[in-house]
Amino acid sequence: LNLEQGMHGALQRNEFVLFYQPVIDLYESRLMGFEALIRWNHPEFGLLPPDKFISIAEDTGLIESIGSWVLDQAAAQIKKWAQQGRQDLFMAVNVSARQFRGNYFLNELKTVLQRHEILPEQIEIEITESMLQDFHSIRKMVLGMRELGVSVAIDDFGTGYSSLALLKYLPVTRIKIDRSFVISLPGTARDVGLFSAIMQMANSLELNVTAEGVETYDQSQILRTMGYPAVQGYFWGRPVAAEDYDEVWIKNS
Ligand code: G
Ligand code: G
Ligand code: MN
Ligand code: NA
Repeated sequence: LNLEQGMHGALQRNEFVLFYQPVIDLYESRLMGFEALIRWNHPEFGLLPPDKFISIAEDTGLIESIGSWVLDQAAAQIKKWAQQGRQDLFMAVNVSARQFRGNYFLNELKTVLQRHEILPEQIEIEITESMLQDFHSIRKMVLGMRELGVSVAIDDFGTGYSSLALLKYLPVTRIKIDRSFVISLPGTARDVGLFSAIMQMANSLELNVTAEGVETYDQSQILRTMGYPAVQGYFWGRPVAAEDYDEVWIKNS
């Protein structure tokens, strides 16, 4: 596929769309928020997942304008749901390292919060361990986001080689356990031990935890037993367009 050419005008042509995957509190059986996940509705190739085009967007620099659109769109949507009575929901937004270049991101974030009149804690920015290459600028960004009152999550937690260094130096508010770990559950005593240990550490550090990629009832049950409240995954809901969420469901979930 040659995607690069078409990507230049894709924003103007309104070809990107955000899907939203629910995050569920297992204990309260309650909707906690959503993660926004971009798709590209390509005129020729159909609906493309992010792994098909995000790296191209990063290499070409287009991720900066796409990322701005994502943030604005996600904020507008969480505002809509707040207006339907759910000011308690959060919206998690993925960002790329390149969006942190220069000093625009924090201003942009502040502007978006003001424009849509949403509470800062309704936005959670997801960073990944791979962003650590530029450690000092990431740290500055995380401190800046926390100062704004915005939450910060480490995505794909456990897959990098520097997870613990991240936790030591970055004042993040949540870790998201990568689905490659969840997939082994219920699993062996070792698998369960790993999750229990992560939860103990998270509790000591006063970190929120989300388990990602929960695909079965059994996985949900064992996570619950191990003290994991927040889950995300196909068992609880696939990422879908905003229109696919019924207003009554949002209100009552
Ligand atoms: O939805 P899907 O599982 O295909 O997402 C794959 C990856 O794409 C995820 O790990 C996520 O971090 C990344 N991704 C999804 N949406 C966005 C986005 O809006 N911006 C960036 N930078 N990455 C995204
Ligand atoms: O890296 P990040 O966590 O942002 O990516 C989330 C990706 O995982 C999205 O592309 C989403 O579509 C996908 N995803 C979400 N839930 C599940 C799940 O239960 N199983 C699998 N295989 N993928 C999932
Ligand atoms: Mn993510
Ligand atoms: Na992840």
